[in-house]
Amino acid sequence: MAKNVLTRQTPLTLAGRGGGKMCWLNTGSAMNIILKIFILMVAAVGTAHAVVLFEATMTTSQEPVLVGPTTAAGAPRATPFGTASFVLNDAMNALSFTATVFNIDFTGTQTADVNDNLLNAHIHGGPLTPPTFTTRAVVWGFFGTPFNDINSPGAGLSPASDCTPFATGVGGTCAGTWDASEGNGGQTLISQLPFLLSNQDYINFHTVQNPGGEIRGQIVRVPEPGSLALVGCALGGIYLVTRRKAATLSV
Ligand SMILES: [Ca+2]
Ligand SMILES: [Ca+2]
Repeated sequence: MAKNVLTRQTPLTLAGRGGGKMCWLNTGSAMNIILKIFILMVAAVGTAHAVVLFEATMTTSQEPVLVGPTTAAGAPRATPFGTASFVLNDAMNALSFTATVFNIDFTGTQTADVNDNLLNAHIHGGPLTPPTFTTRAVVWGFFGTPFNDINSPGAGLSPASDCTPFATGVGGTCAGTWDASEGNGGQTLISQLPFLLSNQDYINFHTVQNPGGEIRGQIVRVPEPGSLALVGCALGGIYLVTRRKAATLSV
């Protein structure tokens, strides 16, 4: 019994007026708390959804070759930009996405100038494409050509489209799902998974002025819910242990 007491408690000397004061830090209780935190962390991993989340921030600066952006007359026009979010489901056979883009003309009538008109929009992936080795092939298109969201309600539109223009302003939103067997150039979602999961794919919006791409964003993984739960548990555990130590020392 005495041995257990010695291993569970650690003596500390507190300096102060009137000499040192001995107290006991109950490290056994602290270890119990840490053990409970570890169990919570394991449970968090076990119950977390297995979906994989991605996001992309689209800018002109990520395009390897960019012209302008200017109007057809050569005057500067508003710099386009956008964001996109992606969810790869548990079975890893469907990638759903939403994107919001500003300052690209989704209808051809949002501005009078033609240079900002949306031409195509795709996900690019697979190995880097020579000779520049800065671009990748189109692996799934969701506006214009190629259009690979074959079960989309917008597949029959002209141009085929997963996108909706803003009611006011210049730009719009897009939403669709890349299903397992869909793809372009012999690629499918399944064949692209190694590239997607290693942050090698990107989303690209092409315009009349920049048919090679006007805004582009790397599709990168975001922390999974389980990871966020682990961080929360760890921070909570540190707080509890600190509070416990402070309470013990104040006795
Ligand atoms: Ca326009
Ligand atoms: Ca689809």
